[in-house]
Amino acid sequence: MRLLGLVVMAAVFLSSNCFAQEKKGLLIDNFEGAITGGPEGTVDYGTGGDSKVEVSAGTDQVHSGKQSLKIVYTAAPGGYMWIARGFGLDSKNTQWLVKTEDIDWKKYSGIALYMYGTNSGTTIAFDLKDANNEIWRSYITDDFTGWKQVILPFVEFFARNDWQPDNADKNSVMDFPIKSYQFEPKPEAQGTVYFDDIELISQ
Ligand SMILES: [Ca+2]
Ligand SMILES: [Ca+2]
Repeated sequence: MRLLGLVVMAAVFLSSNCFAQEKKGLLIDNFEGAITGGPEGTVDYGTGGDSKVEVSAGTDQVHSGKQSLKIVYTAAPGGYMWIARGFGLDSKNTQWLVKTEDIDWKKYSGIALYMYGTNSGTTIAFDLKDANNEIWRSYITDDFTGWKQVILPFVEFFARNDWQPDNADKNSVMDFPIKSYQFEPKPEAQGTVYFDDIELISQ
């Protein structure tokens, strides 16, 4: 009986260890399929001031499949831009691969993405919109060349104090489920950047 107990304990220990090693990311975006803007678009993007952006399917630099998200930007002084995917956006077909309400958010501690850098020095803001429309920000610096996985733990995001949507509940708590993410190359900068394979990760 005692031996059986030990065997059971060993089995539980081994299987829990095994699970610990199998933590895998949940892929939420890989940019296969149409990449379009406008009211029926699959990407919600636009600019203000003198900034300009072109968004297309990147076929010249790809991390997975046949496409990445290609962003050609001119971030002018005083201008701004956004390139967003997710739920509740103005463009109608921007949904991720998984519905946000089907995600068990408490299993994840951050977001990971692949970026194709050109060592331009550009700072790219990466924002998350929480369940109550509060916008949380983290920064990525384009200080490398080629594909690299960038890891952004949720705890390193801060609630934006430069701007929030009118309908945001500014409670300084990251409320789940997250509704959308967006990229914003910050002024003053000009260049091309590609993103691919956006995953939720647990660490
Ligand atoms: Ca891809
Ligand atoms: Ca909040």
